[in-house]
Amino acid sequence: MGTNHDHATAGTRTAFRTCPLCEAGCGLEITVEDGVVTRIRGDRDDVFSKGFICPKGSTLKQLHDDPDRLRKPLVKRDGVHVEVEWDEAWHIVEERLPAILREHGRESVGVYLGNPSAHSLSAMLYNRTMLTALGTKRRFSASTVDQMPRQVASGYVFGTPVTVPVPDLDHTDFLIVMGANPYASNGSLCTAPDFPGRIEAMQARGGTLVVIDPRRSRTAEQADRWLAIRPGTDALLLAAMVTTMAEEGLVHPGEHVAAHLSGLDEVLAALAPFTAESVADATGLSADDIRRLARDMCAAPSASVYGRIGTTTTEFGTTTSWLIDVVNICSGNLDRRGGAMFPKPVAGGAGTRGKPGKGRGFTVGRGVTRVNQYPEVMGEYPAAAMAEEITDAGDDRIRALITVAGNPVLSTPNSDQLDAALADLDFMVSVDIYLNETTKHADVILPSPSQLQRGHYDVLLLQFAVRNVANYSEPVLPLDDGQPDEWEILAKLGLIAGGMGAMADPAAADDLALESMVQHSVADAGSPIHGRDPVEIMAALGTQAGPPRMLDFMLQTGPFGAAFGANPSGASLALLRDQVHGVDFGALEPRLPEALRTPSGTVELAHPVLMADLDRLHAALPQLEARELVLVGRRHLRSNNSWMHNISVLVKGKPRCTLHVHPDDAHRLGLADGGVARVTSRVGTVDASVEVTDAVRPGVVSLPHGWGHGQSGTRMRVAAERAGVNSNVLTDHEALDPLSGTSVLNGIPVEVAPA
Ligand SMILES: Nc1nc2c(c(=O)[nH]1)N[C@H]1C(S)=C(S)[C@@H](COP(=O)(O)OP(=O)(O)OC[C@H]3O[C@@H](n4cnc5c(=O)[nH]c(N)nc54)[C@H](O)[C@@H]3O)O[C@H]1N2
Ligand SMILES: Nc1nc2c(c(=O)[nH]1)N[C@H]1C(S)=C(S)[C@@H](COP(=O)(O)OP(=O)(O)OC[C@H]3O[C@@H](n4cnc5c(=O)[nH]c(N)nc54)[C@H](O)[C@@H]3O)O[C@H]1N2
Ligand code: SF4
Ligand SMILES: [Mo]
Repeated sequence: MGTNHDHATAGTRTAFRTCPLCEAGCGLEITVEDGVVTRIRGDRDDVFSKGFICPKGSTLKQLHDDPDRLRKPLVKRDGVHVEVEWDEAWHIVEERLPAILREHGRESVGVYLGNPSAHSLSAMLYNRTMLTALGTKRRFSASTVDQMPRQVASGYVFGTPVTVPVPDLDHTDFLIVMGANPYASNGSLCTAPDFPGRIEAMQARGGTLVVIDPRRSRTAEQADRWLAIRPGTDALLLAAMVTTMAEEGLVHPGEHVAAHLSGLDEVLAALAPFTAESVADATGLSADDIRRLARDMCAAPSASVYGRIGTTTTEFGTTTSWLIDVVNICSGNLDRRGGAMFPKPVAGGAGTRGKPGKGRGFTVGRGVTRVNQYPEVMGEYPAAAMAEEITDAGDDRIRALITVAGNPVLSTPNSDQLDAALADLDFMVSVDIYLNETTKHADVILPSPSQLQRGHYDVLLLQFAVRNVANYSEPVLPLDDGQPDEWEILAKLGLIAGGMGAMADPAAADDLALESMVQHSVADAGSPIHGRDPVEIMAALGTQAGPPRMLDFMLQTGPFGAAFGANPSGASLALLRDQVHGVDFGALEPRLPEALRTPSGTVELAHPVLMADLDRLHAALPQLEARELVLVGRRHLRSNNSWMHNISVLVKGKPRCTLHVHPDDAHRLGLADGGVARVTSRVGTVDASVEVTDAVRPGVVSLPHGWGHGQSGTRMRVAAERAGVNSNVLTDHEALDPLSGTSVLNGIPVEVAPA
């Protein structure tokens, strides 16, 4: 097995590739000399990133060369991982996985999909194939420690969970960044290479940046106004902003939106009790500041609230995301230039397919978890429930687990509990490039090729981009001998689960998957190939299996698509292959009502599930006011969740896994800068080194996640030298936003004392 790429190995060439490490998707210019990458820099001609890169972008070379990166499968023998050939690894999977499925049924297998699978064309297209073949409902992913609340709110309000409004960064006059630090993260659910540059351009044209964050982050330093909110209370602030707007007669959604809006009056009435005064103590903000923010937002020519991790991974994550929409609507900023707008993804998505303007809407609860009856949301269960589903579900327990590009032992709550649970599995397979804290539990580790050895298109993240752009990357380097591509690994896992055996050809599975997509599209009244002959379409797509062919189909049938000849200058793989710096299909344009897929065909602002949650929010006020010390996270530009800590150029320098403590708290608690603090939550304890700093508000301590390396049985030598501690030992697996099943990772009650 293995795809052949015909690359010249002699001489110097330049390759262009989109960086897959974070959501910004910067264009890279990569110099390859005699088959070896010698330089990576920003592609100045990239239509979207225009030369911008961050310090991580150029380390794709170090990642490729990392001696600890797996190049052959590992299997566990007598507790130790040893390298084997691919055939042998597949043989073991074939021996063990179907037997468990046969004996205990499909639900005995669980799957966890990690963050890099959202950045991989192979995984985006073929995880689906694998999941369908497995047939289990016990799917988990990083979404429930991340953005799921935003998606659930969008599902209810706009009709699909990918219909997420993004700030029209390049045209806005007033940007409120809430619980996000794009100077470190480079942005999320807002695909915008050089987010910092776009913020500075806004300020240069007279615009205003307001940052709402318990920490004076790098983004807050850049802000014209920083409001140091108490963690977990953003929903209250937003509710009070709406109420201020209502009290002062400032609610004007605008004619264009009002024509497609339902439920506004109900929402305003329900929010009326949340006055600026009533939420001041809980939020830690003065009523004056709250009212001023509401007024200034309404007075600005255009404005947008943008919320991220600090708003979603909280007790009221879904309601907060919804209230962001409410604020954007009431201030007249939904679906207009400079406001919060709906991208139109070139490769299409749930918000561009089907009947424009109407749909089935969004529901949850097709199934519940065994132990705590958590409902299904977007085809998955809370990651926080994974451990108990393995250990506490009796005969119905998860016996086998497949992880793809995930490190839940560091990234999901109550890590020690999950670490112990994974040791209880009968069988575990990991598709991963490292032997780390999670994959050390796997019986078989199947390594994907390196990022430079794969083609790329951001199928998911371009759905949230601030311009409608498209960019395809060819693999820069050929696959190693015998190395399957990532899509082939995933398709083959599906074939084995489906009883076809390890020798089955992934190309056959690919043909079937594509045929079903084509059938679906010709039957879809909204599709540009509606009514065409599927045989003709399949013939036009050719016989070369794999992600490029499937992507070509998506591009051609997308909203700018060439539609197999119907729109010859439109999007297709051929066009993108020709335009190596990407194609810009322009700035975001208003999309209401066409973008909606709600049953009523309106923006359903007063969805009953969301309205009902306001009672819970109101009831939580006293408890939110009474909170003493709480823990939040933070990100650093040179890090990426848990997995880029094995790249020396990124981790060198001052240790980053420190506990930020405000000087007042340090004094009160007897903590000294450089000393060690013992941090204790309901579920765990860690000892972290203390950094006393007024960059965090009193009553809040901050520890980054993704650290805690150096466990035995792993193979990440650089990371082990700067192990740090795992903040998710402290986060509570029972603390969830009930509407989305998303973990509370910010605002964890803790006690801190000198160690
Ligand atoms: N306390 C706290 N916890 C958090 C967060 C927080 O803010 N605070 N943030 C949360 C968020 S937003 C996220 S997205 C999650 C991330 O949670 P996860 O997705 O579970 O964890 P990552 O650290 O991204 O681990 C990625 C894994 O993929 C592997 N990998 C890297 N590239 C590839 C590839 O191309 N192919 C394959 N097959 N494997 C690859 C790496 O070796 C690593 O094992 O963490 C969450 N956890
Ligand atoms: N360098 C780097 N870049 C990354 C990643 C990384 O790990 N490193 N991870 C990527 C991933 S997977 C994601 S999802 C994105 C996340 O992207 P962002 O959401 O921008 O992530 P953070 O930088 O963690 O910013 C979250 C901010 O929320 C603040 N905060 C915490 N609690 C609260 C609260 O209750 N209310 C408010 N208002 N603020 C709060 C924190 O102090 C922090 O500054 O970043 C992506 N990019
Ligand atoms: S900002 Fe993100 S996409 Fe751009 S170079 Fe850095 S890691 Fe890569
Ligand atoms: Mo994330």
